[in-house]
Amino acid sequence: MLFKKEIFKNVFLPLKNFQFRPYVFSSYRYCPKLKSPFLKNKKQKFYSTLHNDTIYALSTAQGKAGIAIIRVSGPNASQAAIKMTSKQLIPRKVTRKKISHPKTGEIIDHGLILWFPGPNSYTGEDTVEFHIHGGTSVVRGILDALGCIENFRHAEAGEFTRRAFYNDKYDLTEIEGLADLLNAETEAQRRQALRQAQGGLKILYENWRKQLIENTAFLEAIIDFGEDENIEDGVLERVTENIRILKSKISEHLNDNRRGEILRDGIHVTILGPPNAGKSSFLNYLAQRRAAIVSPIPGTTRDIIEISLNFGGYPIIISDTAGLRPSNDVIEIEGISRAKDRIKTADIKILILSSLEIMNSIKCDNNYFYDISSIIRDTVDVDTYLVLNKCDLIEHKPDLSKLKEISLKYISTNYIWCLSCLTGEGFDEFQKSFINSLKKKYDSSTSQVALITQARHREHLRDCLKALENFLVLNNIVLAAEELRFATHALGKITGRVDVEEILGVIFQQFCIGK
Ligand SMILES: Nc1nc2c(ncn2[C@@H]2O[C@H](COP(=O)(O)OP(=O)(O)OP(=O)(O)O)[C@@H](O)[C@H]2O)c(=O)[nH]1
Ligand SMILES: [Mg+2]
Repeated sequence: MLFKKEIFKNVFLPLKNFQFRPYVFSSYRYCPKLKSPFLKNKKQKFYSTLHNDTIYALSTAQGKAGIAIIRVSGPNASQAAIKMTSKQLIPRKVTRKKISHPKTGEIIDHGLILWFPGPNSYTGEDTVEFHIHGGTSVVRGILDALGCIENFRHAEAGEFTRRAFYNDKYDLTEIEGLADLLNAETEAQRRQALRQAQGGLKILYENWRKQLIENTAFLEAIIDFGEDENIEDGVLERVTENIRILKSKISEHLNDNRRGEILRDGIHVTILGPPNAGKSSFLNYLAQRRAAIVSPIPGTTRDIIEISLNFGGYPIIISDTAGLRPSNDVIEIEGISRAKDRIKTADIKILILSSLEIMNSIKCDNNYFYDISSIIRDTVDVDTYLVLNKCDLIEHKPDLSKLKEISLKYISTNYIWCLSCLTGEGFDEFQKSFINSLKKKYDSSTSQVALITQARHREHLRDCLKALENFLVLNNIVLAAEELRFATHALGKITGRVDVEEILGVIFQQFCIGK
């Protein structure tokens, strides 16, 4: 056992001075063109100082508008303000100015100018924003004027954000969150994207990564100094326990039923059931338009009819499918096969049955649930939403609860509603509880930690988890340390802490020019 001083020398000093082996990875970011690490010196770190160009672009949408914003970023951004306006600019203060052409001196517009000296700007570089009148000719005039300044060029798609990434303003998960925020179509998507853009995932993964680095450093200390010689008792056990805890946290995080990804891409809801139950009528009622053909002839729907809806703030992609029944008709068989495929990939299944048919079968002493296709019985589960449609045709309303009771004997589900697609009866209740169930299942704001939103995150987390599992079964401490390094590297790939050049293009493509 060591005294405290020696523990400090032998365990914490190596930890402080710990460096990853260069062949595994470097903790520096790499500049894509020069392929050399950025220097630690803050002034020299900027992406633009290595590239020496200043970029500009219209950051608001193209076309006529009340105002337009043109953003300029780079080492010479201040030149835009100096050459095109007259007065001295005050950082982060709005000033109203005449904006003129740097070569001809002609006044192009009167507008508001904002000056953000780096690193306190979106990109981390010196940035100027021109808030001008949103006319096509005004915008074109200012862009042409900027193009006349030396070392100024038009920005590429996502280039402002790319610079922000290189200047450590955001990590990759935050940038993905920003892209999702730009693409968010519903409130739930916006909430999730905002949480990620504000560092929800970054904080989580950076914290895990830090823990891994610390534990690897302890192992390095044991490797360098020998377990029994100089190191405090129980260090290896403590590291093992830490990794075990981390491993269970990561598996719990992975075990999220893909909620974040589903919400980001849209929740796939599939309507299924026997022919003529009112599946297409149900789709049309939700869509508030005649999206699918409705007719009293069983077997009307063959192809999948898919529509996107914003359902109480949740993005839904809802599909109407062919009625499921045994058939000899070649086209109907194909329709049923497509329906079965769609049911398999659904996030939520809604089974539509006709209350009238259940009622009639009770009256005739038949069992409706034995008569419906076995395909239906095989596909439904406790998570299937059961809708008993055509309740307007049940004259004696107390019978509806009886129908629900009987249905639940044969189809065990947690969700059941009686409604009518013809009169709209029961739809308010259905919509309210359907939205509630979506909130419970998919709303990331109800989850304590931010959710995984991209397949890319999941892939690297799985790699990380595998390495931790390997660590826990290895007896060789050198190999075990290598597994921890691999796990750290996998987490670094999610946040962009390691060389991830190949995925940057894919991420920044999601941005428009000017972002
Ligand atoms: N009275 C009443 N009739 C309904 C209701 N919903 C649907 N119908 C009628 O039931 C018939 C079948 O409706 P569809 O929506 O085409 O049924 P489907 O399940 O899509 O049928 P297939 O595409 O053949 O599988 C039509 O005549 C509808 O008008 C309802 O709530 N009440
Ligand atoms: Mg139909």
